[in-house]
Amino acid sequence: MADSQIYLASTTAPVNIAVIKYWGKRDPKFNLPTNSSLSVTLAQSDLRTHTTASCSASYKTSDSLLLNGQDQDVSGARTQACFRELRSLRQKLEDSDSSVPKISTLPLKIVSENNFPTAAGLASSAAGFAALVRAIANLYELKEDPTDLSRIARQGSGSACRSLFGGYVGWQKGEQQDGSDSFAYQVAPASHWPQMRALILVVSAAKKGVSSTTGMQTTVATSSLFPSRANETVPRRMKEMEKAVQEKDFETFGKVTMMDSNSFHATCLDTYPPIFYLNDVSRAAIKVVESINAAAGKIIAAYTFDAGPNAVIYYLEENEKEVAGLFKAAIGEKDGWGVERGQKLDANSA
Ligand code: 2P0
Repeated sequence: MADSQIYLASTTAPVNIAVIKYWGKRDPKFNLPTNSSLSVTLAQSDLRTHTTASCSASYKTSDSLLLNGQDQDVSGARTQACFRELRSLRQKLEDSDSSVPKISTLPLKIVSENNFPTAAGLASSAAGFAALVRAIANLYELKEDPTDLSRIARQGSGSACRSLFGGYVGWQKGEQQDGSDSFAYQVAPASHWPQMRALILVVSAAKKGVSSTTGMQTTVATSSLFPSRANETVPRRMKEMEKAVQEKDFETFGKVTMMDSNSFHATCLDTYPPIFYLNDVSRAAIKVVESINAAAGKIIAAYTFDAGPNAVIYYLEENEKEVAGLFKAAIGEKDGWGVERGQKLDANSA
């Protein structure tokens, strides 16, 4: 092997937006959640991370990660866990076949670009860690399937495990202490319900005030609403949501989506000190959705908010006019998903 040889692989991973939210860890070390969750994967052309992983004996530095042109710290336990697990799988390949190049110990250089605001409640860590894990898995020519890779990505960031699949994706919380049964699975491919659309309202592209990791640990420690959400509400809603997706029942999908977003933000408010992710524009978006549904006489639009003020509105293609019209949005169609920058949303319009 020439010392200067560079081994390289690229991939992209999509953003996923949960309709049943992950919030709470039962084990921070293995990044194990207190409840299962379910998400919808957005089209890659709209919101995604593109990542190139390379390794070479010629690299002078140790492992490095560049995100949107800025050097990131890779010494954290989560990134290290991903590197360690992927290297150990490569090492196994190298040990089992002497013709496999020995690259598992070479310094890694990871270069990532997001085409959306980082850490503004748009699931940037989800696409980021999913792309990082898949790019290194490709670089190492690993045979592991997306479920196996989702176990590794989960250790980088919980929601990342759901970005290893397209379409409708569940993350089962699992029961084992070592996290071996805490992985993602596909509930249905995007082609199962091709009429589904998502409108993204970027209310603010600013970095969020309270990180998800810190926020959810404080919620688990202090919220009295949290145990009933994790132990009763979410398990019931997971079943309702999977059935709604299987049956393409938008009314149930929409109702459960909105109620779960409200429940998650209620536990945030019930955290001490309280966590506020929604702002006045977010609340205006909720009112607009309510007025759309009231005018239609049924649920045709559903909002959901992650750890930030930006809204994601789910609706079906047939209702594009009603939903997009009421948001006064000029929707840019890309692969069937509309993306709207939210400054057109007037907080006083609802
Ligand atoms: C979700 N969120 O299910 C929920 C909804 C935010 C609100 O997953 O600590 O960045 O890295 O495992 O995955 C955000 O939490 O947390 C998140 P870590 P993550 O999408």
